[in-house]
Amino acid sequence: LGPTKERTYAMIKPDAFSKLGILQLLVYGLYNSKRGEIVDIIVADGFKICNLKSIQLSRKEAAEFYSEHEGKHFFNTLLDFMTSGPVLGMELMRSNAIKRWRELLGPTNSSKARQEAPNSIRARYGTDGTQNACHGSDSTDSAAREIEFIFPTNGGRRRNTAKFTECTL
Ligand code: DGI
Repeated sequence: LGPTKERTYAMIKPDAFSKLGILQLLVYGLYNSKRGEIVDIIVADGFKICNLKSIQLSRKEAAEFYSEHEGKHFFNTLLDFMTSGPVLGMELMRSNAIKRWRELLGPTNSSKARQEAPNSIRARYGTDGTQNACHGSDSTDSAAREIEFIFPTNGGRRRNTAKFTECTL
């Protein structure tokens, strides 16, 4: 038996989703977009992408997703940002997925990440304390909750009904 696989929830936030204009798309292609590079990093690191969905979060959905931060000084800024454009939600699987994905992300604040972990995803693709390119679950409990929130199941079966407003890539 190989090492136990673990699941985590990853999300490319609106600042790194960067929808390309048709001209940019023709000139650079998807793989020169931030999100294309981030997906490449994920796959090159041995993660399996079990589920993937691009969605536009409503304010209510974003507030529920980040409910542990309700009442904090940055909560409204966080919701403004998370609803400013589409996000790419991914259920990832790998050995030590939760810890490894957070290692790849680096510190929460992208400015701090540039000082402490210059090769990390937040250092390379994020901007500041709010716009930090990606999310990653911080525990097995939050991974289970977040995966279920974005990719709901019904008696163990994936539900196909769209709960969120889905977007095209
Ligand atoms: O798990 P993380 O995303 O690394 O960090 P978290 O769960 O503590 O916070 C969730 C998000 O909320 C984080 O990605 C960015 C935002 N945030 C957290 N702390 C601050 C913050 N935003 C601002 N502006 N200031 C903060 O102190």
